[in-house]
Amino acid sequence: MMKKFLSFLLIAMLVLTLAGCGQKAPAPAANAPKEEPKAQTIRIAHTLAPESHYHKGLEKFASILEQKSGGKLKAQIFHSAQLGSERDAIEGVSMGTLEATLVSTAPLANFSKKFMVFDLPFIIQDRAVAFAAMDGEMGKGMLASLEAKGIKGLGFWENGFRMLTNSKKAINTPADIAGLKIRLMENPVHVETFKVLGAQPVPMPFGELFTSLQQKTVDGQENPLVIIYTSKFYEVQKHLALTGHFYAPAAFLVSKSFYDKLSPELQKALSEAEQEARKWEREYCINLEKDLVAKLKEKGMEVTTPDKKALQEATKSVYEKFKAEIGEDVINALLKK
Ligand code: EAX
Repeated sequence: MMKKFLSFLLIAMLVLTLAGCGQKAPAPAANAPKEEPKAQTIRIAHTLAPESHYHKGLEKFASILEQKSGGKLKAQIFHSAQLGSERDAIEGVSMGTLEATLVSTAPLANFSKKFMVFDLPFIIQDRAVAFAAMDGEMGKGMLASLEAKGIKGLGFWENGFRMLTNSKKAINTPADIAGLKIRLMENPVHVETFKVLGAQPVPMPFGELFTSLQQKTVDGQENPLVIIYTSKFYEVQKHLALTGHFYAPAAFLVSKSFYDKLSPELQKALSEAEQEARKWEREYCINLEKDLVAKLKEKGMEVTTPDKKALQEATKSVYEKFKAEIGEDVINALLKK
């Protein structure tokens, strides 16, 4: 009897305590800090996986930005082409319907021809040369050319040297590439390069690539090792050729209409955060790449190292074709470095 009474008492106390809590629920607003600083959100779209160098770099950017802006600017990152293709993202930033994106420079060639110089096969053989050009006058001129399209280009991030993979055969010579259906970025110089090699170029957004490789709509694709690995292309591609045929950096783009509305202090916070994160991302990407040939072999890929000189020779006519459009002076400036 006593026991029953005690448990009744316990339950009653519990119910009263809970009810009390329930009643208190609406109250905290009164004790809450009066005004949260109003934060603006920058949505940043990219096409790569959450494990990628783009994503890690953007996460770094988000935390630096929040700190530098005193919480007034927040970045929200959308990975894996959730907001569409790179072309969609560039268009969104250009029209002001998206605040920012990190994209390969290759599809930017459709918005400003100045970017095409990077797309020439083997024009960049050394990263240090590329970084100096991108951070210097040449890069500044390229980014400035986007302003007329409503885009504020903040800087160039790393993506790396592109390597060729396919599901059909080992690539040792330029002739081995002939006949293969290769997915490429939407870029005229890239398409011409693979045409010259006798391949069948298939320009396609990155978001559709994995499925196309899996369903064998295309035989192969080309991307830096960091993407081949973090996008798990080794699951659907047997052969990896260490060609390094293109060097395609990434560009960090912000909508000009968004940027122009920010106070000078916030514009400064944004630029500084981009600069710090860019440095971080470049190092992260280079480090990530280091043991990837071994890791991709472990995943079952068969790796070849074709002769670069032979590939360079086989694609020489691409320079002739685009010389006038890109400008011989720009090409020579980059080659001489
Ligand atoms: O910018 O489309 C591609 O192959 C790019 O390397 C990728 O979207 C990262």
